Amino acid sequence: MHKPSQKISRLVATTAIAATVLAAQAPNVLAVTQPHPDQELNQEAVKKQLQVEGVEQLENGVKLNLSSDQNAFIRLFSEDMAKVSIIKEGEEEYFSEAISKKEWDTPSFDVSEEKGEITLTTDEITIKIKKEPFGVKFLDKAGNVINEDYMQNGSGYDGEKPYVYKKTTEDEAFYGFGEQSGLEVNQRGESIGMFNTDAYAYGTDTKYLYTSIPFFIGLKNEKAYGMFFDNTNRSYFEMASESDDYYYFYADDGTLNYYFMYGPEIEDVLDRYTELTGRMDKPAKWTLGLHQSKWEYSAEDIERVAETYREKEIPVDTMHFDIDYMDEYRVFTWSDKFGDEALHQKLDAMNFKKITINDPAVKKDPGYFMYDEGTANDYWAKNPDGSNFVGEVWPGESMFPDFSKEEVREWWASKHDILFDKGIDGVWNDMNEPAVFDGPYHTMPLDVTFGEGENKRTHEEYHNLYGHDEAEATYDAFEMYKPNERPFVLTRDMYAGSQRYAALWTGDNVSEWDHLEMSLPMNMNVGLSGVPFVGNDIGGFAGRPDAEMFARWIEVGAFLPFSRIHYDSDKKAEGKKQAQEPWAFGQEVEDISKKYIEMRYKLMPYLYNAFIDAAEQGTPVQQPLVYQFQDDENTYNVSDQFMFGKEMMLAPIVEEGQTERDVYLPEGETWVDYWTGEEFDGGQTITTEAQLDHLPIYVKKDSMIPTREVQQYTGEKPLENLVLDTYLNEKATYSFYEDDGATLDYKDGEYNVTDLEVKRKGKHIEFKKKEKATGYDTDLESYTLKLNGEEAPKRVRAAKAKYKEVSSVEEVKSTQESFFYDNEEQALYVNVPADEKHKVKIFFNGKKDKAGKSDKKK
Ligand code: MIG
Repeated sequence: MHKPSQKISRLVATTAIAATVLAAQAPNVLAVTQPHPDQELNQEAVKKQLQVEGVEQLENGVKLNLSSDQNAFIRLFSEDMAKVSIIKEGEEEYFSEAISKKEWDTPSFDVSEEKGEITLTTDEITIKIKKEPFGVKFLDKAGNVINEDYMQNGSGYDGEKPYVYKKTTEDEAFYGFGEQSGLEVNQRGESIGMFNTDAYAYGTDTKYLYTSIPFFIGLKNEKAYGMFFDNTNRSYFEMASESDDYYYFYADDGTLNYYFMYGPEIEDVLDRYTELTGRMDKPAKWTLGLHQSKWEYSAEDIERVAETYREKEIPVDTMHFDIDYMDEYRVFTWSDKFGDEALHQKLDAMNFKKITINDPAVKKDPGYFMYDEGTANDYWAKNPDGSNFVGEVWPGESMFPDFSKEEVREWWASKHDILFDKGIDGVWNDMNEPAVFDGPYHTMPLDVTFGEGENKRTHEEYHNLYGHDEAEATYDAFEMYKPNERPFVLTRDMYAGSQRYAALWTGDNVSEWDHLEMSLPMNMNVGLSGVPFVGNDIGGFAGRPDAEMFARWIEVGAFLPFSRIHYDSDKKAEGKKQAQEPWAFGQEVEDISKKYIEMRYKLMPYLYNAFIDAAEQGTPVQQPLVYQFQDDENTYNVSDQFMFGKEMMLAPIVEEGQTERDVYLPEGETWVDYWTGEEFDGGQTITTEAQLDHLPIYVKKDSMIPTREVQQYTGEKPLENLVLDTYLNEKATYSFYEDDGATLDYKDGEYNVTDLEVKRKGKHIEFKKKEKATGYDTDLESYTLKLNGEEAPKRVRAAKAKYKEVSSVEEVKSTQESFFYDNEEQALYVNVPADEKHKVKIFFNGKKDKAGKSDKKK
């Protein structure tokens, strides 16, 4: 059960700390301001209720004539998704840039009307529309109410402000809303605002962050639904913050339209939501490696840091180039030092990938090609009087490309050859709120305009889309210049649907413990908002961590979907010369960093497969426990543990000085301590010790985790031997996807899917595999089945072939049809050739039937 009172007191405490920290460490804090205070709804206005005066059946739903010259459209997009719009007479139904799928096959449905109620029924849901007053109720097949309007206020417009009130009960939990501050994953009780903001050194209670995703998931009675309020204006969500009986959401302007999608599983909701707004592409494998970055690395620093990684054999894939690589902050230029071919050749020779930052603002500088071309072609955002808007950012007075125009996006995309020709592999979009130093509220005035004619929009309406459209333009650059490569765009700002183009990092966090703690619920909610590829600056951006904090942070950071160490310039860190590379905190922390970074690289096949699920179904990579265990209410408020993919649960230490913590083990699984092999029943809280080098990890019993040898960078070595790290009770399965991890050839069928299964059959264990897709020319020669916690076998064979016993792990990995029993580890390794046609059977001495055995801790 969620207790808002606790949350409030905690927030008060952390706010005080954050304020001291900022004063002490970050003197250049930019004031985080909003154009105006939160606009509240007029309570009298929202009590006026709409009445249905006429009903008209549509091809995919109904149109209702409402009082006060408004119409409601309720359209069925699928059996389990409906769009509700209320629009003023003469206005059109609205779709923002978030929507990637507009054409849906209408599901079969019935419409009936009786006793003042109109009913729409599909195979999955029933929608009941009350006529007087107008109100909408969604029910499941069995007649359970999943979501309904709060009839005292209902929905409609307060002047220009569209609003919707919904009924709730105390036990309803809320997730999603994109990037949110705070230490709790469950957003019940929160007042949420959405207006993309450059929130340098934000705190645990900062309301407006960089990204706006007006989507959330409601969960009640173990049933989940999704709600997407597609409105790009500044919007507000009062999630039972005022009363336990209702929640409501509204915007400063724009139309009232929302999509309701029924689960009952959270997984189903996300699948449908990402069908509507799009999914991330299959990522290039290198993007899943470690990234290293700092604001104000010199060209020499970049080279030295890259070399040090290789010397110390700490795996890493990518170096980032922050704004200093440009010629006086002119976008799409190189300074002499950073543009030096020798630097690029060195990095390339060390097999580094390279990412450059890019800002939207173009220096107002006649003679500079970007300025000249943009001005000649009328590409800039405009003041209300039609003149070009000029604002200060890093290059000084600057122009802002109007990314709402397709020709501007194309032009922007076309400039990326300047980056790509130096071998740049990925592009990082910063400042795309857009941030304007001398803007009235750190962005442009709300009456600046974008687009022309029919497509003209004010900044007020367009603000939350600026980053989205810049990300699209950047993404298009890859299609233009690297047509068969998987794009990588990293962005600070998003709107719903931006996952189609970019990964997200959560901006300028702070080297403070509560930021480490906050990163978990923040990422989990981003993941539940359709954006699986998310990460936070490891070690914190603003300020500097101490050794302990960095160690704990890298333990989490090595398991972030997007894993990047990045930190603020020394100027801002006021005298603190502490660097933030893994070796900057002494040997102990270097060893800890290496251990966990190596683990990430070892888990690369598993991580890559988690991303394949993300690309195919919108599955988050870093999942809150509730995502997989929504039948266990004890998971609803767990904010400091997460599932890393399907099988592994992490319970990191996120508090200073702690060397033990409680861990909740969800019901319905047996959990294996990854380090000791000790087993625990689910449905209990245990206490575990965790010295500085120890990250508590639990693996599901009956799971199989594909791993490989550590590489210094992804792609260093072909994947010839896949190690299946298996925790077997009765049966473990894994559907293993493989492709080249770099190109779009998978779209032509160049991928493999192999179903792997290990099963206990009385006294023996059987391993089999089935090839589901075989379009990719794999390097895989063998699988090493690693069975944890088993006894020494008597023999291993496949049909008539007898597998031979060898004497080390190394030997078994390189010898086909072999096995090795590691006494100390109590693990059995079996090498199965990739082309093994038969079941592999492992026989034991037969003293003990292990099926059903249990030495679990209760
Ligand atoms: O006004 O490019 O969030 O990651 O290092 C600061 C310099 C601009 C903010 C980004 C940060 C980046 C920094 N940028």
